Amino acid sequence: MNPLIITAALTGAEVGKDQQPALPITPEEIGEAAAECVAAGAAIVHLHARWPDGRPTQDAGVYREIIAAVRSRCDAIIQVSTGGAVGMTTEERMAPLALNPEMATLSMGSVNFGDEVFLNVPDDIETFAAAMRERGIRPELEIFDAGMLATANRWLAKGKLPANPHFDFVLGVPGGMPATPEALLYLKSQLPAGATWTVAGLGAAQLTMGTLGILLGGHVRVGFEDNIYFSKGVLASSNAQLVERVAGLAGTLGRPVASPAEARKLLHFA
Ligand code: KMH
Ligand code: ZN
Repeated sequence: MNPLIITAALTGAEVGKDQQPALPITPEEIGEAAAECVAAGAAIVHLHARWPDGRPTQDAGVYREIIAAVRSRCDAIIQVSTGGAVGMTTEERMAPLALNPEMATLSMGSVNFGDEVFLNVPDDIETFAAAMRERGIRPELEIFDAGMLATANRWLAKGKLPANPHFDFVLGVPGGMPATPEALLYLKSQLPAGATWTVAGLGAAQLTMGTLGILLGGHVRVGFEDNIYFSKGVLASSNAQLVERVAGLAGTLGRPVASPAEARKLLHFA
């Protein structure tokens, strides 16, 4: 089977240290967490930035420090968020693209996000996509609901997104598609030719969706952005603990784990 690419979503925008004391928020903490995750089998780090008091930010200066802290410690593929946090402006969300990371997320539509709305109007999605195209940044297409994959397929047919796209199915957001085998299989059935995909299950579904992702030949995202627990009622001790578990499962199920260099090849980096 093809090697498994593990993405570590280290921080996110929603979880606080009050909920997960091991949440990395400073550049040094994020750099350390990234290195531990790569040692445990991760190839990509999905990055969000925080101010020192924990509030989410898309400030390019903070991202610059985070990226330097990661790069000084490991060879992970750096994927910045353009989702940021609910309520941020398009301009704010664009800021880390100025740093020319290898990858960035590109959400393909709007979705209710708990009691809020994660807004991604088509014009803004085009603006993000154009900035990534101009800078040679590989997008990861974030799919929270089936209509977003339909949109991606329409845009691909019109040449508005790069060939051989990479998708991330984020399942279990209250307002988005549920984290069920049926939902995942449906999304997989709608993928365009040449696509690669990752699955990120929220909460307890991180483990179930991850296992399915391994078995179905996809790739897997784990980490505190999506889930802070190791098992019911037991907090994970670190992001790396969650990476280590999925890498172990892959080994048990016969899938080798991709290094960052192998992941760059599998994801068609130039
Ligand atoms: N924090 C969510 C509202 C992304 O990173 O691109 C959006 C998010 C998606 O986390
Ligand atoms: Zn994110």
